[in-house]
Amino acid sequence: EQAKAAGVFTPKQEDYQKVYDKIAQLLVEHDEYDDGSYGPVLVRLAWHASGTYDAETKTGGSNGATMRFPPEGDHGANAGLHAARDFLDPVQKEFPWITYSDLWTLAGVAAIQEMQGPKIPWRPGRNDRDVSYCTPDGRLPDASKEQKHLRAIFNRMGFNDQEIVALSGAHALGRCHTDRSGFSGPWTFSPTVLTNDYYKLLMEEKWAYKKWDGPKQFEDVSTKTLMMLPTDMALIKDKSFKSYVEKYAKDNDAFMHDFSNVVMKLFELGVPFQTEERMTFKTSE
Ligand code: DDH
Repeated sequence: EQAKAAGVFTPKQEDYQKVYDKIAQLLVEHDEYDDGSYGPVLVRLAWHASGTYDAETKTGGSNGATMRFPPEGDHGANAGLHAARDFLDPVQKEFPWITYSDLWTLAGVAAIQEMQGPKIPWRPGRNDRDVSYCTPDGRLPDASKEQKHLRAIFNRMGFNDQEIVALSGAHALGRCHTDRSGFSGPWTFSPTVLTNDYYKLLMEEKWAYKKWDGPKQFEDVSTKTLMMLPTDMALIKDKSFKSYVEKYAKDNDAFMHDFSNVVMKLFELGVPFQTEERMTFKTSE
């Protein structure tokens, strides 16, 4: 405690596990939110913090947590993510030694693992930075676009076709909100459990334009309750992307394995780590 007060506290794996456990506990306690979990929106926060990375200029990425500041927090792509940041505030208060940048990615890891996803090895080392490090608007993908845009955005971060498809499986989780992105509905029937259903549904369902006043999106013909964005549909229009969609639709273990690797890479983009060593958190129960 004294060391903490003096600001020389060096957290160990067991300390980060306590942060993980607190997030897991709050996820259970706040099951009134959305489809019953803050998990999906926590994953989206970690992704949007990380996905601003530009490999060429080495700017953006999860190091900095610059989404705390209005220019970046107000970017259209980040609409609604205050829900995730507010959810994590009590955690930051209880563990004031952790940076927001480390906390947001750790929360993404906790959310994925608690929603029955794979273990995501994680390491600390991100530092919060000031408003001058905010990234320009437009670094995150635009859902109304297609494969050319997907490659431009994700190649900029350093991801190839296989990694783009593996990352997109995160859309097994959560939903679109008309008051956030303008789009509407979930991608799968179990939006609080990570499965390869996103790929299965892409391959097996019939998708048609949704008839409505909102932005162009697709709905499943049989139940009209699920959705796909134009960027999601691009993954089965493009031959190269589609080969990986087919693979992950058939093989959940391959998806879980590749998802773990690619999310680990995403959450580490642009971070000047002092350690090579990663930790793996114990999942609750
Ligand atoms: Fe996504 N995503 N995402 N996404 N995403 C939305 C929701 C969620 C795109 C657009 C949207 C990834 C890739 C893409 C999650 C995780 C990830 C919404 C709806 C839009 C729009 C937001 C709202 O209305 O609340 C586009 C475009 C892409 C792309 O081009 C590839 C990736 C890589 C991830 C990831 O985590 C690795 C999650 C989770 C959600 C659900 C959020 C929620 O609140 O529920």
